[in-house]
Amino acid sequence: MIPLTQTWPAELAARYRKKGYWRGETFSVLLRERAARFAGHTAVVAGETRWSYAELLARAEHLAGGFLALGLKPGDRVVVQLPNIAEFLSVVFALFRARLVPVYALPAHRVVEIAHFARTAEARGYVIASSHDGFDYRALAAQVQNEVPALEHVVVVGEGGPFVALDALPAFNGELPEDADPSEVAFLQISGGSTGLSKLIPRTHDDYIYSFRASAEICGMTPETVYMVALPAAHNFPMSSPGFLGTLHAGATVVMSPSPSPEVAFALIEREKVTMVGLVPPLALLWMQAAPGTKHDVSSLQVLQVGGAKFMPEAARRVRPILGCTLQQVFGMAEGLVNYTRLDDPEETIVGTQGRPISPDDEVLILDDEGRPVAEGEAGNLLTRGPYTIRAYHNNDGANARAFTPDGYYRTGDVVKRTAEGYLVVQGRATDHINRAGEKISAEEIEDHLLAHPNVFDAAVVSLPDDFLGERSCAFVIAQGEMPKAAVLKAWMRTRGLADFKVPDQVVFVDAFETTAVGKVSRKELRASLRRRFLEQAEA
Ligand code: OOB
Repeated sequence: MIPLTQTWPAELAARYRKKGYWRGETFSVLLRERAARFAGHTAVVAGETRWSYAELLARAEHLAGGFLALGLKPGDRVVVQLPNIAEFLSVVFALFRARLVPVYALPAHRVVEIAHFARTAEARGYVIASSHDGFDYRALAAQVQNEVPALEHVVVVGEGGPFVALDALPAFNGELPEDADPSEVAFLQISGGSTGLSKLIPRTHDDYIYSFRASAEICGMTPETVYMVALPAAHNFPMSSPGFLGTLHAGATVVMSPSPSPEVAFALIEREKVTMVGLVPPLALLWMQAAPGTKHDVSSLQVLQVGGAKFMPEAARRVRPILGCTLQQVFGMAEGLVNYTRLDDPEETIVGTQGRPISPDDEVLILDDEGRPVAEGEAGNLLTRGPYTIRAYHNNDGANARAFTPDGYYRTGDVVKRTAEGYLVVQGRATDHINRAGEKISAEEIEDHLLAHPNVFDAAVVSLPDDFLGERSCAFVIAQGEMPKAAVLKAWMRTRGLADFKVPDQVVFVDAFETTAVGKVSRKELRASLRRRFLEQAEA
């Protein structure tokens, strides 16, 4: 098995410890300490389930033994694909306790993605819910196991079917392992996949705990905070910015919402007196549309965080008047760096910027395409390094060479400006992925799928501006042989077993792609010119 590592240069690691960012805490110690301090306080609410801190700890420790009794060994990686249910928390803390390494997948992922994660992480376990939103994950697990036989153990929350149910894990009569070293990799997060397939992001106890502890402070979390997970819990944003982990760090209460729709979420806000929630921009728009007519009392809401994609100032400005709460913009990435507007910032900063970094030791560079710093206030490429930004992806030399500079800066691919006060304003990006309502889609990955169709000669996938989604995906396709119908091509994409959000929103057939006199133009230029011509025509 390829070892999991994430290391910072020794001088920097020493500095991060000296400054108190890395405190040698681990996930298991964290939960144990919170359970000691807040034993009877509610840790998590999901549907009719309500667990205190003491109960969450007891469940996590019990399940930790069950996973080991099943045959998983400390160090093994376990793909976790769960919806927003209480067991999300008991399972991941159980894995931490058993020194197993969660690999976080989204409920929307299908066989293509899960098999890729399982293979790349060399996973031996896979935790799913029996079904969710009308989809049977046990059938998916069977498909994945077929492709990746090393994925031996499937554990199901609910009816196990052919697999073992979480409630029926074998009894354990050994000793749970010693606690982890805080500089060890605690879990693998999934990259947005700006080029090709998603990469695995190894995060350590030290670096990740710092990021959500500091986030919880910035967001003023106290044990009285009630934080709702409305986005899929596996996303970095609702997990750690400050997310459910920051909430537990603060000894506060996590409310799992099974859906981010206003109907479901507003009822829960009323019932649980939710004070804080994080959304992507399209959902924030939906909530603002629904709020004036709702029969639910959502006045407990104090902070609405919006992030994952650019929230336009016109929309941002309406949050306080309509929802009666403070907006906080969050510009972050699973690789590390997270920026927040501060709760007491002037309205213009909250509305017009994407915030400033968590840490005084987040180093931010804004460079032109030749790698020179841009003038103050000019737009340029954002690079960053710091106490919770990774230095390398797992086992991917090619991606690492592209994404990191020799002195350890991560090239975010985002184009930003910095204000005199140090706040970042996102202008766009240099890479060719599509940011569809906060879900990042690699153009290259989708083009590869399209090219597998017998009637597709060539394909280029681009983002188009979309009033609701922010961006939608559009595939320009040159057909060969019989011209397929757009709807048929889309339906065929679905059968390939990839997440639904990756199926192009729009398919446009073209006769040819432009080539220069000397030959082919780069894919990047090609995508840009297809997008430009399409938008010009749409305008005319
Ligand atoms: C979050 O994480 P990822 O890894 O899904 O995506 C990161 C990318 C950024 O590089 C940027 O391109 C975009 O998403 N992004 C934003 C943004 N927040 C993220 N673009 C414009 N404005 C924003 N506010 O999306 C993520 C991780 C932690 C917290 C929040 C979001």
